[in-house]
Amino acid sequence: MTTHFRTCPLCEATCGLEVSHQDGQILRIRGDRDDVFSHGFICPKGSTLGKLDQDPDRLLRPLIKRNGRHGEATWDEAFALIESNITPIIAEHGANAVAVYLGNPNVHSMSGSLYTRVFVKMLRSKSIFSAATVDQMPKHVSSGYMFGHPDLIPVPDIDRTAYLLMLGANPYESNGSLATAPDWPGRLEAIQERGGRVVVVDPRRTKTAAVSDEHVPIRPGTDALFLFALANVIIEADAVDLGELRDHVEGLDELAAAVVGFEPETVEAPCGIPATTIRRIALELVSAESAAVYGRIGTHTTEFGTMASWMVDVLNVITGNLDRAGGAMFPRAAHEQPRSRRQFQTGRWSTRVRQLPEARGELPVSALAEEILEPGPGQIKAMITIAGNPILSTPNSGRLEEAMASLDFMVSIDVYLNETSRHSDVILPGTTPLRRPHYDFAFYQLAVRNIANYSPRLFGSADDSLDEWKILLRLGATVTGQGFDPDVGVLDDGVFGMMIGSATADPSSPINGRSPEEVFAATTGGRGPERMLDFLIRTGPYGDGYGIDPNGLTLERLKHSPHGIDLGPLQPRFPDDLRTPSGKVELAPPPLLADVPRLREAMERTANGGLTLIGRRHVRSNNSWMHNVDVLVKGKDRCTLQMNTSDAARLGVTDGGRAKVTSTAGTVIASVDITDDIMPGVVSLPHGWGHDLEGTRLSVASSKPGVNANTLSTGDMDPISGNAVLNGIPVDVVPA
Ligand SMILES: Nc1nc2c(c(=O)[nH]1)N[C@H]1C(S)=C(S)[C@@H](COP(=O)(O)OP(=O)(O)OC[C@H]3O[C@@H](n4cnc5c(=O)[nH]c(N)nc54)[C@H](O)[C@@H]3O)O[C@H]1N2
Ligand SMILES: Nc1nc2c(c(=O)[nH]1)N[C@H]1C(S)=C(S)[C@@H](COP(=O)(O)OP(=O)(O)OC[C@H]3O[C@@H](n4cnc5c(=O)[nH]c(N)nc54)[C@H](O)[C@@H]3O)O[C@H]1N2
Ligand code: SF4
Ligand SMILES: [Mo]
Repeated sequence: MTTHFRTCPLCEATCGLEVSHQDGQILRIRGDRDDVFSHGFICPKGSTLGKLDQDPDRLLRPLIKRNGRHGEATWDEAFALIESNITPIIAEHGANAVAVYLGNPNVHSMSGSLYTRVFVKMLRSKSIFSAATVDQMPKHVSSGYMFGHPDLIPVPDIDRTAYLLMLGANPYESNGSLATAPDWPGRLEAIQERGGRVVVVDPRRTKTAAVSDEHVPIRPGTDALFLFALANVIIEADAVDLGELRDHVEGLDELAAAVVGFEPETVEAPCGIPATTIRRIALELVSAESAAVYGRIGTHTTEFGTMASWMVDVLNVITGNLDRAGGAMFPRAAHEQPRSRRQFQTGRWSTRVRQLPEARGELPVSALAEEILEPGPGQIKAMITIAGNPILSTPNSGRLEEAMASLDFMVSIDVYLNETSRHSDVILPGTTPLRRPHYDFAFYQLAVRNIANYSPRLFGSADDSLDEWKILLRLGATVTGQGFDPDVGVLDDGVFGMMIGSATADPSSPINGRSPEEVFAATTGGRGPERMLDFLIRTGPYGDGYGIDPNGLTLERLKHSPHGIDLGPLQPRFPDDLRTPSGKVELAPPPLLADVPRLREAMERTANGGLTLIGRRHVRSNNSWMHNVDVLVKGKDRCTLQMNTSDAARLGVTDGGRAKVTSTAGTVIASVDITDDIMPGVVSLPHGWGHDLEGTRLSVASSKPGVNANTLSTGDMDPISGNAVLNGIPVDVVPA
């Protein structure tokens, strides 16, 4: 029996795993007690990596659809078919006629993090969509405007804070998001043990809310109003304290003008939170020794996601808590590269049908269906999905079904034949986590401590699967007329050479002016993502700079640290690392101010007394794709409609009975779970279910299908970021 240590790639928590294996079989997976970050913490999903790898439904060879049925094919056949279908579409309609959807697992793999952008560059299409616009795009946009870079995202310093105000997040189930911390539950309890306070704002009394010091129920979609009111109280009370940032903040007067009218007494009705509570929380924030305001999915996936995201960080700034210990801080990842100073902007191009602006190089996925269905110049004719399942995970699934079925050609890189990939003419099988090296590019930029941890692959590709970076380079060459069987190694050398070239030419890089050939030759890791990792680490903030600091980090050093390297608690980074043109924190960016009137109008909208739908997560789920692992789905049905007793009584719906839920987009019938954990007027249905569609190969998931909550989401969005509205959807519920 051999023991192998690796980081779990399934969610954002980056737990260390101890994997015992023998003769290619996984015997046991448990938490790695020596991991420098997770200290043995693990959730039920982490121990299933072996089951995922051995799942008989997992795709090992490419599939081609012939006469409506998928059958196995060779890689050459698959790529040749892609070439003969996609290249004519590009020749006739241009690259924008080929859309790409990048799903969430890309940010959980090295190939997805490094090579999807290479592929997108090769393709040169502007029709790029991703899970970011059903998730965190509001945070990128508000960060871009306030701090100058969409990836300068502050995380709550939960290990040191004295007061955590958390909105729209349920880390007891999700294990945290945009704030990487293995064992959120333990870290939250530690806040309380050291005398601090945790306040949770959520329409549902979640596990997180239940253990907090105070649960504040809020009407879905009204976080922005609540947060504006907190800012209003602090500003009106003359209690603004910018702390160490006092000389580095711009726009306080404009901000003060913008929050006028959002008094607690005005927002209490729409938010459903007493004005006295709002005033008290504002004063608690101001007077806490340190405090962090943190908002997640529930605040972002709403009509005013960017307004709320903005105000979260405004509150961190005006209470003196941004960029200081115990407040909201900026991680410094080992692979971080210099960021240029420039004006962030959105809308450099827009969608064709609704003229919706691009943000961070992508278009809102809520607009994908119409961009495929609406005829005319610029219509999307072909689609490539990479580790995504938009049929279950993105809005208005009914319309998207129709759209995907109408495409001229579709390709998926995926590990399953599922609800989305069944539409594809060609499916290219990705690899499972144990068969690839790992380093969390995305999440060490969002971690509550500075951490670096590298995991080697455990198993090689025992089957026919190709590493995904190779698939992506080969696909890039195939669709751009370079032939379907390029020399992937040569392509990779070219890509890597360009990466080095831009660093040696960049005055802010530690290897500025060095010989690219010398750097190329000195980099370890072989071809593919590990070589890039070595390069990024060595040119990063703790790196050896290719000889500048002989004690600095290299891939080699990471390889000798199987439990990770702790680079210490977060440190203040401003003003040096601010990237706005002014060099200051912009509290009142004009594009955000311009949206305030819309928020004001919404406040005047009277609630019609109807029901609104929100989502929820369960620790044994992972969006739409882990329901084929039996141990994660066994037990009672989790895809239920939660409803308050008073609503159920009024509507004549019974516990365990069935209810028909209708929005303007569609209808589902779900079984009802009556609970007073959810506030009156609100119902909740988890997403990622609905595994009963024809043509999939998901034997476990299809036996417990549940219903697709995104049949009900409408395609409405937050207009600034393009982020979908997934919480706060008006619905009708009747007994079924
Ligand atoms: N109503 C509602 N909808 C939501 C949400 C919500 O809260 N409410 N949450 C949203 C959020 S935050 C997100 S991030 C999205 C996620 O949405 P997506 O990213 O589109 O979808 P997932 O459900 O994560 O599906 C991941 C896909 O990748 C495949 N896959 C898994 N591992 C690999 C791999 O290693 N390689 C490859 N090539 N494929 C792999 C799986 O088989 C699956 O098809 O869902 C969003 N949808
Ligand atoms: N087990 C598990 N873990 C996961 C995932 C998973 O699917 N399953 N998905 C991963 C992904 S991709 C992401 S992005 C993260 C998300 O991680 P979190 O952001 O923690 O997401 P949720 O657990 O959905 O918690 C969102 C909370 O917002 C509440 N809410 C809904 N509407 C509103 C509102 O209008 N205002 C407020 N204040 N609250 C509201 C909901 O009741 C819910 O409790 O989780 C990740 N981790
Ligand atoms: S919490 Fe996330 S990272 Fe940790 S074991 Fe569970 S799925 Fe893996
Ligand atoms: Mo997400």
